[in-house]
Amino acid sequence: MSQELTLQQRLEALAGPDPLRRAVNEAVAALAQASIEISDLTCRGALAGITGQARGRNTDGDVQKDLDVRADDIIRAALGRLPIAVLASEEMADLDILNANAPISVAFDPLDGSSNINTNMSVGTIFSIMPTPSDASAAFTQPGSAQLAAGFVVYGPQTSLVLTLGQGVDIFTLDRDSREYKLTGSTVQIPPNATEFAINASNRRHWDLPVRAYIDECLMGADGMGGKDFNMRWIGSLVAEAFRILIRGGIFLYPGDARHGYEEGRLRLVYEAHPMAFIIEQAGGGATTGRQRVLDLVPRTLHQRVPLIMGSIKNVQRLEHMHTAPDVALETNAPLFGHRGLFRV
Ligand code: AFP
Repeated sequence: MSQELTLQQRLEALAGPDPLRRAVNEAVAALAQASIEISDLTCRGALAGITGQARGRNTDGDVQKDLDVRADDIIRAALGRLPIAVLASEEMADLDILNANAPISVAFDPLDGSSNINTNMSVGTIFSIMPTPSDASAAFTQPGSAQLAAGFVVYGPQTSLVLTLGQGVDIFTLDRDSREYKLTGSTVQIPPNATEFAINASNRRHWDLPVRAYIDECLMGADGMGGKDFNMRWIGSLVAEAFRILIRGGIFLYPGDARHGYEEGRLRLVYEAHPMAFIIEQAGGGATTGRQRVLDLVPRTLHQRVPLIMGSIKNVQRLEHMHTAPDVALETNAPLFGHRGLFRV
């Protein structure tokens, strides 16, 4: 019989008597329960009618898959029973104001990585919990540093819940026999230095100079300024990349680029970058746009995109240096700036 603490026991231990903390814990417990239902669907795939078929587009034009919609419904049903002021979802155009006087508000991406569903790759759910301001409609125009809690679930070989309540990062693994999350990692810390980067390298020609300089430095490996060889990963699922970084370090980059519509990258500030940044910083890592700390950013609109670079703190700091140092191109001898000359068409 395993002795690991359950999520419920861990939440009880961390909450104490504070009513706001208890409201946060109730929401986390409801999200966890919803994620178990979503996990039951993802692990059955086509047998549960999950085909990855497009069901239309959400309000921001992203293709909506069948499980995106079902996951959104499951989460809304789970949270709808609680005293929550505002719900915000990637799948819905506007805020859902339920009970403006309730103490907390929840934003979520019900199914991140959904383009992977029918290829049997890991997908996930991401959530962010904010205190409700006096004007509830402003719940998600607060800086990321105002978050009370953030988490994500990876529906992969294991179903894992990653959670921060602002007191470090815990990892829980779903025990399928008892259908409970059990604590399998506490006070997780990201290795400060890493030799693994994650970026969609097919977009290289669209990147800004600092990003190209950083990645080319990684590609130069031990022959370049970085002085060490790198490995590369790109899963196309933010939750899977984030989980790997929490376990073994690394740097993830989804920068803005020259493609139309990608000037601010692809990821959403409110329900992807803010929660991820909270978790990564709580685990000793860094999360930046390249020029600004993500948790300092105040959203202008609900579905606003933002460049997101996160992971091992030394690697993130190197990338930030390349965004702010003058003549960065001259600092590296990467292929772009080395023997092939400064500009390569
Ligand atoms: P989907 O949810 O549309 O699959 O997008 C997933 C995602 O937002 C994020 O999880 C990935 O890191 C990123 O997009 C992959 O983007 P590219 O397909 O442009 O590489």
